Amino acid sequence: MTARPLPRTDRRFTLLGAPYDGAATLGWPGSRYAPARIRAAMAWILQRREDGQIYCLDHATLHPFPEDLLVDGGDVHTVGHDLDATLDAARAGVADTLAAGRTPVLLGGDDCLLYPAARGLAESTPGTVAVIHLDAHLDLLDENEQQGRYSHSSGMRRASELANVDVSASVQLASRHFNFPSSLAFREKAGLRNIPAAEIHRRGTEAVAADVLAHVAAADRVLLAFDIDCIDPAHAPGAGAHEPGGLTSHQALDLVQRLAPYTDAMVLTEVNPLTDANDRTANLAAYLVAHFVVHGGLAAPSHEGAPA
Ligand SMILES: [Mn+2]
Repeated sequence: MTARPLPRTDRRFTLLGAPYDGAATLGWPGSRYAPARIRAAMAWILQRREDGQIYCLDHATLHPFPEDLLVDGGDVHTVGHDLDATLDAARAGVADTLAAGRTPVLLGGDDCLLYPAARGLAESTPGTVAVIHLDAHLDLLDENEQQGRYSHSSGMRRASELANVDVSASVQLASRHFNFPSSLAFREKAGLRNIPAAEIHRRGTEAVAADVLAHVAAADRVLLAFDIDCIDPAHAPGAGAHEPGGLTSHQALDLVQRLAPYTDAMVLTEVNPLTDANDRTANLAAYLVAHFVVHGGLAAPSHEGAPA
């Protein structure tokens, strides 16, 4: 039997916005506008609740969706001129949500926010934390003069330095194209697994999700870190950078449905309303969050295609 973590059930979620793109030192800035646009798209999804339930057409299932399953905790106190203060506010937002017994969903903002999300979870956990990192990029840059140490290119590197983050139980998904040879050297030394987009296209999301869950089973807690640019720009044009060859929206939604029951926090970054087309990407982001909540929250009926 394939190893997998125990599903987290009977839990509630809190949405937190982090409208900050001051660490988007490459690519297009604009993700500071994402939380508002994703919330607007989310309102359309949530109006389909009826009598504490929602109907999932993908699996022909009814799922419990009481009022408090997902609450909006507002924005964390980002500070436009102060990256350190912003990172700390995001960390505290995640940690406070966990301390209140709820599961945080942090909406960036740029991908510098991966790090405080990982830190907030790691500091709330006596055991170890694995990161499932979906991203076109590796974000393993140590530091350089232009980007510093905490930019949107360093989130996974900084997270990997946290004392109880288990790098060898973590995995990066949907990467593609080219990166620094030093990033390969870091990955190999740290034992950080990588499943590129090409491999997901070849193997399919069902097999990859099972593989990922077996891999992260070594850790006590799991962060789902989702950079919207893991998805192909044809499906998600509102991103900080365009990297062709990415996941389809279907593949991304399917992965989130399968991984959600086994993850303890989500951070979703790099949605960029300034490069978006008719809110297509904000809408997709809202659906990713909705599926994370519906499939990862209250005990749901088992359904065909779900992780057994
Ligand atoms: Mn990226």
